[in-house]
Amino acid sequence: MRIDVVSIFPDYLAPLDLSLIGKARRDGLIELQVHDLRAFTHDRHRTVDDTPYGGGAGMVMKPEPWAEALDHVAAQTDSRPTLIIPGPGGQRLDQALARELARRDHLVFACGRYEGIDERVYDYAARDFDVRIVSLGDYVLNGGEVAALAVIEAVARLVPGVIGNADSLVEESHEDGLLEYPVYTKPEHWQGRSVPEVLLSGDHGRIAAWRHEQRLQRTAARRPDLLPRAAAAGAEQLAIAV
Ligand code: 6GU
Repeated sequence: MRIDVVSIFPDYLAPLDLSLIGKARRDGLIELQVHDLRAFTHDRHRTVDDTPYGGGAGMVMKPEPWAEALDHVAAQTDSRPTLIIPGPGGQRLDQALARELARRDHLVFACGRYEGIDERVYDYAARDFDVRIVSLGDYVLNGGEVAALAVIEAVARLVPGVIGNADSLVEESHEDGLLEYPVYTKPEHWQGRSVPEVLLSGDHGRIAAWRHEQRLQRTAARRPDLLPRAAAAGAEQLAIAV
């Protein structure tokens, strides 16, 4: 998978050199390039923003540097990449969206700052990109960089080979709509707290039943909003099995 990120703070994306994503890059599974938006300005001050027409608070990102940056990225590919513009008004990121994005072979992130990017850029970008606006949730961040990091991490780990043990992708929160069961490791007794007896029993059937029950209880207690979808997913699994 190829990923390009355009930002006025390229250093914000430095963590993508670390851990599993860093390794996937070194292994050639993910080809990731970060571009400094200011490289596509031509004035002495490398200006990327200006005051909003119509008045109001804050600054708006100018269209010209964005157009040049997007042209630069588009010129390096024959495909039609997905352009993700992070913003609080976008589609909420969830596991289904992460799975959908993981099937694309080229993602481009346009990280806005200030009050946002001149609206005409969205229309301009649609010539060369499938444009998607993606939000992390109902709260406000200062810019798209943290959101780009979150989307990239959620997507990249679904790219085949990025996670060594593919089993860990299956038994995960949100994959079937239920939260994960609690996990324990050694020591068996710690600070007056013991590991549940069933996990030491060696009875795989009992363990599986206990874990499933824990997942249901946890989801009901912490994220009851997930239960209808989990029930639908469970019914579909049953239908496939029979
Ligand atoms: Cl994707 N961007 C910004 N600026 N704020 C957000 C967000 C994104 N998601 C939630 N809040």
